[in-house]
Amino acid sequence: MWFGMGSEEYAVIAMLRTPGLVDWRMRFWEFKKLARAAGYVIVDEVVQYKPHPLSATLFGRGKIDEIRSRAEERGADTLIVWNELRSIQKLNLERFTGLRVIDRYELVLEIFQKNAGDKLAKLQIELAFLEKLIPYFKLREKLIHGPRDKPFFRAGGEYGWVPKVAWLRKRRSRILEEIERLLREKIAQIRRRKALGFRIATIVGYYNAGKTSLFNALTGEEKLVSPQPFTTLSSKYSRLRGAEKILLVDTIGFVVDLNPKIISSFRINLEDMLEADMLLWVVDISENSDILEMRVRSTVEILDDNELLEKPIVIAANKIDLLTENDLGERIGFLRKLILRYVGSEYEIVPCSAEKGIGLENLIKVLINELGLTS
Ligand SMILES: Nc1nc2c(ncn2[C@@H]2O[C@H](COP(=O)(O)OP(=O)(O)OP(=O)(O)O)[C@@H](O)[C@H]2O)c(=O)[nH]1
Ligand SMILES: [Mg+2]
Repeated sequence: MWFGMGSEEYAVIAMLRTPGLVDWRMRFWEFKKLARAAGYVIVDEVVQYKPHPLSATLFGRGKIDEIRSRAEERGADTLIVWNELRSIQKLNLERFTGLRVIDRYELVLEIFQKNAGDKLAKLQIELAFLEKLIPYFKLREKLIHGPRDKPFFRAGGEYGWVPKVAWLRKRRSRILEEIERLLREKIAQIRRRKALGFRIATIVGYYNAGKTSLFNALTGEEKLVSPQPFTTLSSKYSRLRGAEKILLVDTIGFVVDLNPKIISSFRINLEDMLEADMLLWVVDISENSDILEMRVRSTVEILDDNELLEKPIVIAANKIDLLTENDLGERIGFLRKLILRYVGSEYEIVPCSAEKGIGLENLIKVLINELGLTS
C-alpha cells in the first residue's frame, strides 16, 4: 500500500497537557492502548504541562530536545503525539527530533488501515489520510523550495517518497468520486429495505464493547470479533432472530476524542446511524467506574454531535458474565446515573452477555417492542 507502515516499530509517545484536561491520565492510558494496537512498541513516554501550546512546535524547545535524546537512547523511530497536530507542528517536530511524527488521528487511521476489509473502507481511509496530508505536503513544498532550503529527515514520511501535491489532489478527487458512487448505492439499498417495511436497529458504542459479538448472537452471523480496537470498520445488516422485519446493523466503534464526523470520510457508518429507526447502544458494564464514565460521556458527545440522541435508544449492558450478582446491581445503578447526568433522560437498560448468551431473549423482546412490531 502506498502509505504503509512497518509493524513492530519503536515509538516514543507524548502528550501536551493543558489546564482544562482534567482526565488526561485516562486519555493518555487509552492512547497507549491504541498505539500498541497499531503495532508500536512504546519505549518511552513524555507528558509536558503547558497552559498554552506553542503554535509552531506544540512542545517547548527543551522538551523537544529531551524527546530527541530519549528516542535516540532507546532506538525509537517514531514519535506519536496525543494532540492533534497542525501541519507546521508536524513538520517542525520532524525536523527537530529527526523522527517520523504522527498524531492521534493518524494513529487511529493506521489501526483502521490494518483492519479495513472492503473497498469502501480502504478508500475512506485513504481519503482521510489525504485530507490530513495534503496541507502538510503543501507546506513542505513551500519550505523546501523556499530560501532556507533544508533536507528533512526521512523525506517521504508516510509515503517513502515525496509526492507532488498536485498528484495528491488528483488522487483525492478520484477517490471522492468513487466513494460518492459507492455511498449512493449503499444508501439506495438501505432505503429499498425500509420501503419493503423493514425497521432498522443500528448498534452503536465504544470499541470493544462487544457490538459485533452481540450482533452475531442476535442474528446468527459469524462476523469477526477480537479484543483489538476497531475490529469492525464496515457496517453489516442482518435479520434479528425472532423478528421477520427487523434489521440489525453492526458499525464502527467510537473512541474518546475522535468523532466519526471528524473522520468525515467514514460517512457510511454515520449514514447507518442516521437512517436507523432506533439505536442499540452497547456498553461494556464490566469496566471500572472511571473508564465507564469516560466512555459513556464520549459516546453521548458523539451521539449528540450527530443529532442521534433524538432517536429511540435502548442500552445493552454487555459482559455481565464478568461481574458478580451484587456488583451487577451496583454497576447498572451507576450506569443509570451516568445516563441521567450526561443525557438528561432515562433509557431502558438490558443486562446481557453476548458471549455467554445471557439476557438475549429479553433484549430481542425489548427491541421488537421498541420498534412497535410483533414477532
Ligand atoms: N466476557 C465477555 N467478553 C465479551 C462479551 N462480548 C464480547 N466480549 C469480548 O470483547 C471483545 C470485543 O468484542 P467485539 O464483539 O469484537 O467488540 P466490538 O464492540 O465489535 O469491537 P470493535 O469492532 O473493535 O469496535 C472480544 O474479545 C470479545 O470476545 C461478553 O459478553 N462477555
Ligand atoms: Mg465490532
